[in-house]
Amino acid sequence: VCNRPEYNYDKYHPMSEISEWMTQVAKAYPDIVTVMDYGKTYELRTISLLKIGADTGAKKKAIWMDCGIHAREWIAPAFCQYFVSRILRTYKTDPKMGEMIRNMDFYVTPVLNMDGYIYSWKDNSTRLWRKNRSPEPAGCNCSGTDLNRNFDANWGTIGVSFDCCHATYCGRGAESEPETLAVSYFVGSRKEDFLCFLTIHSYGQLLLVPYGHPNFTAANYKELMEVGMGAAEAIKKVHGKVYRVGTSPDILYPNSGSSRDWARFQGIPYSYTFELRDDGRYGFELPEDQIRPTCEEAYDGALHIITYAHNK
Ligand code: ING
Ligand code: ZN
Repeated sequence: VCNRPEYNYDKYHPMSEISEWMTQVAKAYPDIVTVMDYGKTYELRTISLLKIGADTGAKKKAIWMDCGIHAREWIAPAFCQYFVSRILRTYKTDPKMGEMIRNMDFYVTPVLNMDGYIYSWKDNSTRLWRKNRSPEPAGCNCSGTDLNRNFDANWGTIGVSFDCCHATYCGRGAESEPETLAVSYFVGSRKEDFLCFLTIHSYGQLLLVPYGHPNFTAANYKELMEVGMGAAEAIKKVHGKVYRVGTSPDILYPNSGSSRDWARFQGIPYSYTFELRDDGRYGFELPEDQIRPTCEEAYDGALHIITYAHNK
């Protein structure tokens, strides 16, 4: 810890540095942070998360956050790292955060689609890769499945492609991909514990609530909207950015097989997709000088939802 240079949260980092960062964070905060491995990618990398929470001996509620399910959305892994660092910076001095990490465990996956993320760092021609790196199915000449169309939630019914060359190719079947399976095993096996499921994407400045399928309405839709609008207000207060709140069919277009819908179908009450900055000027290639303000505002938005869920 002594001579270790501070990690630079204002830069995008390659996978190797993010993995090293996870190890270092767990080492620096051994009493509240642990690294948990919970699956393998197609290319057999180990998928890990950071569990943050004070061990009180009591049964605890839990918060899920994943970043980097889509490879090119580099601001998302940057946000997960900022989110963790900010909790660790504040939990001793901010009584509310102290209370929350005694009552809840935060499970944060900085990069879910590790193979895709690494591929997006390869060169200019691969920078905008979205999917994972699973191989070409028989009779089709492109690789990769869209992990956010691969979950077991009305899989393959709307807003997906069955063409393996398409960006929203939903895979051979629900949960055909190892990265999808890793999340569904981990979260599914403790689903009663989870209050929130927050999955972080870019771009568009949106907070999406379940469901992506237009034929379904969440039982707590009104509450999800109210809490989401509270989060959008909190976001706006930080740097004035406007985030829209709604279901994806209401705001943009319908989809199926998303992790957000899957989590809500599992019974996790507060399930949201964050679409971080920007609104299209730079898109996935958000300049590094926007990492800090984007993370600052999204932190307050996420904390609004988490605090609501905790207090309820
Ligand atoms: N957007 C998400 C996607 O999986 C989404 C969420 C779905 C937005 C449908 C709008 C409509 O496509 C990104 N940016 O990945
Ligand atoms: Zn995305």
